[in-house]
Amino acid sequence: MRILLLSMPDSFEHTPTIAIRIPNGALVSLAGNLDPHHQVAIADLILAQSSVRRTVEQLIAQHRPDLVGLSVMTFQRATARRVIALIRSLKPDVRFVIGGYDPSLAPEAWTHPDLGVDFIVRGEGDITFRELVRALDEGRPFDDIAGLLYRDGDEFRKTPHREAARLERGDIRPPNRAARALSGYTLMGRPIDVVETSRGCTFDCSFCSIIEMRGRNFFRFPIDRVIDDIRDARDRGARSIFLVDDNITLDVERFESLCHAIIDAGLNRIDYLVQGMTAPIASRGDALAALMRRAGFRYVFLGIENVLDEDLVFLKARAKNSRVNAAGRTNMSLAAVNVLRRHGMLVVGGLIVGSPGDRRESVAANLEFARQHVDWPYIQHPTPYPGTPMTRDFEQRGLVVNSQPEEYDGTTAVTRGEHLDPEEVEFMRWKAERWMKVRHMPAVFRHDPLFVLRNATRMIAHTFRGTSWRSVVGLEKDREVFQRYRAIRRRERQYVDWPDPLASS
Ligand code: B12
Ligand code: SF4
Repeated sequence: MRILLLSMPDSFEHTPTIAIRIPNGALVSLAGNLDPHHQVAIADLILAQSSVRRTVEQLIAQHRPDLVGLSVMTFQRATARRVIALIRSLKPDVRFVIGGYDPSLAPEAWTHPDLGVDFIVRGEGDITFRELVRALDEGRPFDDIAGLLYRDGDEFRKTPHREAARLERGDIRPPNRAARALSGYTLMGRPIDVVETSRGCTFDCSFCSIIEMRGRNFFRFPIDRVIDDIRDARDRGARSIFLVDDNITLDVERFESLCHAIIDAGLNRIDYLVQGMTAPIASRGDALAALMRRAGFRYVFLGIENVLDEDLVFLKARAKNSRVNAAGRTNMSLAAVNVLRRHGMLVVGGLIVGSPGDRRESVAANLEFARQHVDWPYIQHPTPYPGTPMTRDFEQRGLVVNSQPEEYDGTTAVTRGEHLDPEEVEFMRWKAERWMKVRHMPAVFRHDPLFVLRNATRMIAHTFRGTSWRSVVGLEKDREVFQRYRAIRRRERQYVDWPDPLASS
């Protein structure tokens, strides 16, 4: 069977495609877990953001797929619908399967007959997809494939739930990077790839989709497999690797073993990026940070979430960000930031501002923390992604003010608080963040001077889009620039020059 797997071109504010184009980890894993006789091609459309329609047309002409699979996040819904309709017009007999966070947690958004989706894979997809392709290939029914919704006439039928795969047992085969049809992945000029070392998390932060997606569990790939995977990525040109685990710091001893294994395998000349919790990083202190640096870690995304206790309680992120000691419960964010920076790593600060109880001062306190202590701000607003406890809470309290999922990109404030308008919170974040991003430029220059020399103007223009000469000389207020920025952002979301099949529904 000929299969084409696509990820969507939509990007969000903190990962501008001029500088950051990261491959989707799901697609290579799906491709690696298919039976080898199928012809599979992967296209991350983020690599073709300015020419999506032409690229899709070329891919369809070149690969003539029987089955097209799309990986979709909630804010990419409208784009995915257009891509499906475009492909249907080019090859009417193609079948569509969709997976990822949005189809898994909001399948009802994908069942409309005008959309023409045939299969929805729920949760982890590697084995479900393999079994689905086998069934299609052999003309067998779908009802015994766990983790699936399939179209039967005008209806969708749901098969039983699929348990998360046991990674230790080798249930999941290595990714197939050779299937990629497009090139150009980058992290500020260095080729980047993604590697998984574990899946899952046992915390339950209220804003996070992970628990609803796969239950409360944590499974680890064997370290040898991870090292082979890193080597494969490196041999294919990667000089930067993002470990995309949901929560690698859940087992910090294993994370240390992984760092040692990277060093022993001589793979520590690669730049690594990882996301982690503050408390374990702070608790392990200098020993862990020094080891991480030796292993090649450069950027650490810290899930700080919020520096105020009452907000952490709302986000249900207090336990993972604090430790209990003689002085009581202490927030470990600053200790984690300091130890990482002391050892030469750069901190991407994940913060969430705009919780229902937030006042101007609480937002300002978090922005000030970011200004002082993080290298790249990754500040978001609470966003009601399907299936999360926070979404249920917001809905019950009538606090969701924007029901357009394409705006659920994390930096558009779509929920209301008790004291602040969403637009006000968004304005405060937008205004503060632009300058924090400019401040990071020298660090990037020291590491990748050529990239900065070639792209600095475009990067600054992107960060400050909406600015005019009038605003620079003070003839226009920041509010007007902000409104222009928002209008530009809205236009940017039209990634595919093709009508949305559900626009009239
Ligand atoms: C790594 C990561 C990133 C990275 C890398 C993104 C990339 N290019 O892959 C970065 C930091 C850049 C990122 C950014 C964003 N992310 Co992110 N990210 C993750 C994270 C931590 C892991 C995703 C991953 O790679 N997992 C490994 C792969 C193998 O697993 P998987 O994606 O789940 O895929 C499996 C199944 O979903 C399924 N599947 C997936 N696609 C398909 C397709 C088909 C056809 C089939 C059959 C099956 C299938 O099978 C796969 C294999 O088992 C998750 C989850 C988490 N704990 O927070 C969030 C998560 C996916 N991100 C999310 C969001 C919202 C974003 C952002 C919009 C904002 C943000 N919160 O940072 C941006 C937008 C990115 C963009 N395009 O501009 C949300 C999505 C929620 C939703 N309902 O849409 C998540 C779930 C976090 C959350 N808030 O709960 N992200
Ligand atoms: S610790 Fe991270 S992965 Fe785990 S529930 Fe919280 S945000 Fe999600």
